This record gives sequence, structure tokens and C-alpha cells, in this order.
Amino acid sequence: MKMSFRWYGANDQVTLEKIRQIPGMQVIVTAIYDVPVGQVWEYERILALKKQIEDAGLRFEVVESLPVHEDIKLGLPTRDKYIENYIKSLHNLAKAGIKVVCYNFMPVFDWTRTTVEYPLKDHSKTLAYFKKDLENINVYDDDVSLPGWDTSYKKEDLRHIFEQYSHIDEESLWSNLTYFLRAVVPEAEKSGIKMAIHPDDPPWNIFGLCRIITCEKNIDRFLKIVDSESNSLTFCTGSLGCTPDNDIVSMVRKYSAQKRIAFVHLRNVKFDNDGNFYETSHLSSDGSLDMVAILKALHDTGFDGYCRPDHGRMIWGETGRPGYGLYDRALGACYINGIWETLEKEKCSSH
Ligand SMILES: [Mn+2]
Repeated sequence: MKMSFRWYGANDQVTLEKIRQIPGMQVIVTAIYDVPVGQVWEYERILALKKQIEDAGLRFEVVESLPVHEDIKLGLPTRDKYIENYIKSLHNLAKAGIKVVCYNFMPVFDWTRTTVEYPLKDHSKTLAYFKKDLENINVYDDDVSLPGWDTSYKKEDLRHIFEQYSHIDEESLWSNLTYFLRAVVPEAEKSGIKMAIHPDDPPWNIFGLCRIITCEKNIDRFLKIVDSESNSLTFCTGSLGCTPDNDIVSMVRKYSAQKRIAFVHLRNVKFDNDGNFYETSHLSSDGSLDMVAILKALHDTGFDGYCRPDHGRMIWGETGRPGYGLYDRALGACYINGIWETLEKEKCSSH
């Protein structure tokens, strides 16, 4: 398993120099953030980013994310042009040595929370989702902005895009995803890249917009669309695990054994039975997920892909991008390293 860390580029206050000092850190996960969605990532830009990362003593092998244009998710006639651009970007990334490309297929909104400053008992702050708070939001009438939302949508644009999605039910979203995968995965495969879809976060419909990468049944269906290791998962324990409906440990074991997990996001969450959750430290006893059992499932199945600590709380007075401070994610990485080392040594001593 290769340990990685998400970095938001030259403007990230969590610098490459700081990241490199986290024990066991090898790989940077990042993206080119200033290219508009749907346009090609030029080879020279990718190479410059790679050089910057390598100069800091780290490797650039995972992209998160290469975003999918809304027209592809909507199945509009313009999608072919955007798919063509997507493939060009994949070829350029492969040429620069990228191994895994994370993306998602969530309509309009990325991850959705109702607060990024939920106070825990220890006075740290974390991301949380409370169903009641979400139900009180009217996306049409209110001037709302929630964390994770693409703020580039103006109110009128948002109204328009909701109008477009009013024709998209689950089956049409599946069909648009299928169209995309059948075009893109063979190209990824040829160039040695694993496409790794990130599950929907949270894994249920938001504001009437369908979400389909949500549960074992749907992930089984997804993997069958193109049966190739280049059509893989970013298994995000926190996204799929924010509801008791998903058995995370058994899903990890199954998909890792099938060699369909290219990238793992490790994060813990505390959920209740009413659709609410908040993110916790990585420690098993702080949340609803058993980190040792998850890592053991990966270890038993010979997982050799990439993992990263996912969101962290804000601790020790740190401020910055919600979920992406240095301290709690670094603690998460160390905790994961400790569990993994134990599993490795247990394996050696049992032989
Ligand atoms: Mn994730």
C-alpha cells in the first residue's frame, strides 16, 4: 500500500515541504485547478506540476480529480467533444507517469455537508451533515451556498441546471455513465491508467438530484459496465460509511479481492440511524467504522494501491480549507501506518 496525501497546489498553506515530513509519505494526490472543467490538461502543465512535486522529494502518481463535464452527466450532444478532451487529458497524464485518476459522477454538487464547523466534545471542529438543516434549504429560492458546492454557479445558472436535470432519472444517469465509461476506459487501459470513481458523498439523492454510486448493489453494476481494472474504485470509507446501510469492511474485502480498488480514502465518521453524521478522528473508537478491520481486509487481499488519510478535523488552532488541514490528516496517516506495520509484521511472524 502506498501512502499519499492530497495537496491543493502552490496556494495550499499545507506545503509539500510539510507533507514530506509526515512519516512514510510517498505520493502526492493533486490536480490542475485552474483549467475549466471540460478543457484539456496540457502535457507541459502536468510535467511542471510533477517536477515541483519531485523536487520536494515526493512522487506524483494520483490525480484527484479530473472532473467530468456536466454535459456528459446530462447526456447532451456536446458530450462527445468533452469526452474527446477527457481522453486527451488521460493520454497526457499517462505520458507523465500518472497511474490513477479519481473522478466522480455526482450531478451538480460534489460532497455535501450542512456545516464545516461542528464542534466536537474536545473542541475540535469537523464537517457534519444534519438532515433537518438540509431539508430547510430551498435551492430555488434561497441565496444559499453550502460547503462542497461549486460556487461558480450563479443563481440563474443553478436554476437552469436543475431544470436540465429534471429530465434525468436514475436510469438515464446510468446510461450517461455507461456512455462515458465505454468511451474512456479502453483509452485509460491502453495508456496504463486506472480510472477510479469516487462514491457519492453522501450516498443518497440530494435536492432531487439522483446519485447512483451509493451501495454494494450499484457498485456491482458499475464494475460490470466495463469489466477492466481500468474501471476501478476510489473506495472512500467515509462517503460510503456514513450510513449503517453499507457494510464497509465486507465491501472493501470483496472489491479489493476483485482488484477493483485503485485508491482508498480512509476516514472515520459517526452516524446515527436517522441520516445524520459527523466526521471524527481516524481512531476506530471515535467513529462508527473499524479502521483495523478495514485495513485488515485490504491487507488480507494483497492491496498494493494508493491510500490517503481523507478529511481531518481542525485541531490545535489550525484554520484553512475545511477537512484539509495538516495536523489531523497527518495523525490519520500515522495511525494508518501503525496498523499497516502491525499487519505486515504479523504476517511475517506467522510464516
Ligand atoms: Mn473521499
